[in-house]
Amino acid sequence: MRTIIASAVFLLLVLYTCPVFAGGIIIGPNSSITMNDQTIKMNCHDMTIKNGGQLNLGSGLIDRARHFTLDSGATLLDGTGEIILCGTWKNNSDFQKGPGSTITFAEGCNVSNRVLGSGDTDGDGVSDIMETIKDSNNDGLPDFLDNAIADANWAPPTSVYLMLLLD
Ligand SMILES: [Ca+2]
Ligand SMILES: [Ca+2]
Repeated sequence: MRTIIASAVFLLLVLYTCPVFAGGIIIGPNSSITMNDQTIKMNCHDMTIKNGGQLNLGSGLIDRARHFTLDSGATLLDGTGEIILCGTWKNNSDFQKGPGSTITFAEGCNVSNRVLGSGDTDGDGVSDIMETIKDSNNDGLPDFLDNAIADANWAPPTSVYLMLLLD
């Protein structure tokens, strides 16, 4: 336990100094990182928040992570912060994105942009893995972040059946 606390304190001290290179970050159980307005340059490394771990993004920036993962039981307080990732957004937690934060994808890291996870980042009742990264209404916001398109794309089977009957 002492090691975990010491590691967390050290990481916090590093984060408070200046934008830093990070060689991959795992926030474990009972650990948390508070970013305030700091930037973490991930340089294509992964960030994972485990069950019981917490990231308080504040107005900070997670810059060019490869894969960003929220395990079941993880906590992300998104505030007005920004996450830029090149690979996979995987939300298996209860996290729902607030209106002030930004999640965007970039090219690079030799990976393609993907969305996985049983979580519901836009809070429209449809899981991220079902909505995926496609942008059905071409408004620039991928479906998993766009709660405006859930009804159109994921009508209950009964409604679909009635539509077929009426067609
Ligand atoms: Ca959703
Ligand atoms: Ca959209």
